[in-house]
Amino acid sequence: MLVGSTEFKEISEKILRLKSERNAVILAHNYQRDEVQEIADYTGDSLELSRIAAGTGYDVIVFAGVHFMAESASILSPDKTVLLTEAEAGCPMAEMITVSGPRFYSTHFPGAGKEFCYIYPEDFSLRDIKAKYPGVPVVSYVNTSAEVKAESDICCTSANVVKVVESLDSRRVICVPDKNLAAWAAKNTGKEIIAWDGFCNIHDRVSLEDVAAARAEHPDALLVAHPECPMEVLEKADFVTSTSGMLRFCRESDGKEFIIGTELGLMYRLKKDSPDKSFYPLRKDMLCPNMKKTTIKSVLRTLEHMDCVVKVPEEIRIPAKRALDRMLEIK
Ligand code: CIZ
Ligand code: SF4
Repeated sequence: MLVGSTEFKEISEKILRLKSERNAVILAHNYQRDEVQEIADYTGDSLELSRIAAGTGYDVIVFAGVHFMAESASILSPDKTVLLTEAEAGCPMAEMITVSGPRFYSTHFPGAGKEFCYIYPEDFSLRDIKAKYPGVPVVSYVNTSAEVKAESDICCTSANVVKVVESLDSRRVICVPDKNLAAWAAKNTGKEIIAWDGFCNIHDRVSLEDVAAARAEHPDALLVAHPECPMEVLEKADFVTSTSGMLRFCRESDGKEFIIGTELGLMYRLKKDSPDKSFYPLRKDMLCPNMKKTTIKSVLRTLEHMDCVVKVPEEIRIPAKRALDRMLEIK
């Protein structure tokens, strides 16, 4: 739906009315549709949004994102009602690792080109890999279920993975679930990384050919890539960071043109933040179908029906929060 259209304005008015009746705050992840970002009170990455919401006095958090993000909000705000705008919006990468059950799917990962980056395709679950490496600390990316976080020593984001891994008093570290983020940690720390073989198929599809084509088309642009992209792409990037890191980098950089290697939803905010700069997608098909499930109508429906409640049970929430808190202690 076109932002500013009559329909958009009508739905927005209903949302604003219901939002104040319910004392709700609307959070939209940086990958959400333009219309959803426009109606949100806050846009950002998953952790930044959950932290903002925890620090406010709202009773209800409407999270426009995917399931693990609403879980993070519930972990940090146990007394607030957390609603996910689309019940079926999950993150396939987060589902590639479970605590003890079968995985969503499995692929062979040859090792990210690093002899110290191993993968065991026969492993079934997080508990299997922990049993194989007793005492080795587990770092779980925020893109994991609350159960996986609860079984981890510490969490990380795509912005702080290197610092988190370096902070651990162990030569070997288990990194789940993203093989590309793990390879990035292996390259940038002195640690031996035991990686899981998960991946985001939106970022993992980017290739060196895409980099060459984008560079040829925009020779003066800086290439900014998300660490969920494959290592050979990251090696060619001018800067590697999370979505929030990209927003900051592009705002503060003297550069005027940027090739953006992440989900296309970020383009809206990049252009809004820096209207005098130009942004080009690294690939034109970097669209996450789960992120795009939410529309402005989903936000309205959520506020009307107060459906899709996400509540992490206390026995999982407390250890999961411990893993998140340990990460937040690292400056
Ligand atoms: O944690 C997030 O919000 C994700 C999935 C991406 C990012 O880099 O912000
Ligand atoms: Fe998951 Fe990738 Fe979609 Fe992010 S873009 S929610 S990592 S599938």
